[in-house]
Amino acid sequence: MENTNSKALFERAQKVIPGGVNSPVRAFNSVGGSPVFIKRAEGAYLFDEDGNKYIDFIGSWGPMLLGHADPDIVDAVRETALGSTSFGAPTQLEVEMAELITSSVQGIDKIRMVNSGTEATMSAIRVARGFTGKNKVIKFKGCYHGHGDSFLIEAGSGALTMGQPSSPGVTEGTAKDTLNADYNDINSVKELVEANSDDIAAIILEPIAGNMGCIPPVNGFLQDLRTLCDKQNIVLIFDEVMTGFRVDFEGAQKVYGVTADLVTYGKIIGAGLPVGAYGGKKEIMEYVAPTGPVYQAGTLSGNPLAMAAGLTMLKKLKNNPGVYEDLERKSARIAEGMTKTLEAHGITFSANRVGSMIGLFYCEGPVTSFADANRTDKELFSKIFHGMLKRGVYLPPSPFEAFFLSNALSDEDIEFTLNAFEETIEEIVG
Ligand code: KE4
Repeated sequence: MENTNSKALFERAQKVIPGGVNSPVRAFNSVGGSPVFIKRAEGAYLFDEDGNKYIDFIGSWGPMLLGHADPDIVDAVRETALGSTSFGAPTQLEVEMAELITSSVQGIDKIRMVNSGTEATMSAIRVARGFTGKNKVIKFKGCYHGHGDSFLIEAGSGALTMGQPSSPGVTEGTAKDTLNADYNDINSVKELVEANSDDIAAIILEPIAGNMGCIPPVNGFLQDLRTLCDKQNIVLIFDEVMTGFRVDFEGAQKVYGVTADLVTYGKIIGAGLPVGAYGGKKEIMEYVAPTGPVYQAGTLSGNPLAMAAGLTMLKKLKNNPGVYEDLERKSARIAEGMTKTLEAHGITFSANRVGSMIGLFYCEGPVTSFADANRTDKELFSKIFHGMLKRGVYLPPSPFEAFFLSNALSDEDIEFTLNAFEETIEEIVG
């Protein structure tokens, strides 16, 4: 595949943007090589600056559940933009968005729009601390909740990909209030609660981990956390920035039948425009300014273009629940085809999947924790990544990310992908 223009752009970009990218995981550092620069996308396909076409398995890291340039979403944004792009005043669109989510998702009485998943999780732990009067937060090794200081301690996603799960620049003062437990290990949580019982404000987790590859909660884990939080007056926060409206219209809460006290969103609710949100129990959310003392604000929060895009997305999903069945069928086909090829070539691997979130680990399974995920054969991952890229399939460029399937994938796209995978594995192992 020709990549002259992407390479030239990357040269230019590195002169004026740190690492040439506006988000580290895009830089291909963990898989090597030079990132492709995307010119446009449509449906299930990306088109780069050299005219190469790829089947897209990232979907902008989650938002593009219905595929790129969905006509209804594009029209909504275009229409709204004709009436200006931002007012800094309340709008009907924000009311409709909040009404749609609070009327659809269990346990969300009130919700606040922000501009990213990071803002959503930062705000959620702030209000949990304000509401409980306690300071410490328990997160889980390998989970990623954005780049807020409190979270960049043994974080997943790009932090892990870059080998900096605990980032310089986060002060001791902040770090001491973040405790790290092991995902799927309720005893590791209980030990931390025991040792800090009167000072834990919140437990935050991805109810299905997607930032150390895809790792589902083991049976009873989420319920055990719910029980522990009820007993210890700890706010349980589900970070559904990735899983929200992806694994089910009502998210992981519905899939696992556990209701959190606060839920954070991003990605899909903005349909590719910058949106995040946090919401939950009335008595907690009313601590948020201006009704309560916990301050949180944003010039572009509830931006009309983002609301128009997000609302169109959510209405399409709500009115076409068949999307989730389609996604389930397509995702199962992909996972089944890839695992068949790996088995046929005697490659050691473990596969996790929840709906359209897929994690392939090149190591012995089961993979239920960060320590397990970290055993994956990163070199093999990189070879497979590039083997697929040159065959026109764009997988997430990191072993610590999940695949995000879109419903724009056709059965032909899926067969093309499985053939490319077969050829790639054949080429690597012979
Ligand atoms: P943003 O601030 O990037 O919108 O959201 C942060 C965030 C919070 N919570 C979860 C569960 C997330 O997955 C994320 C962001 N996800 C990564 C991809 N795994 C973003 C990709 C990137 O950093 O470029």
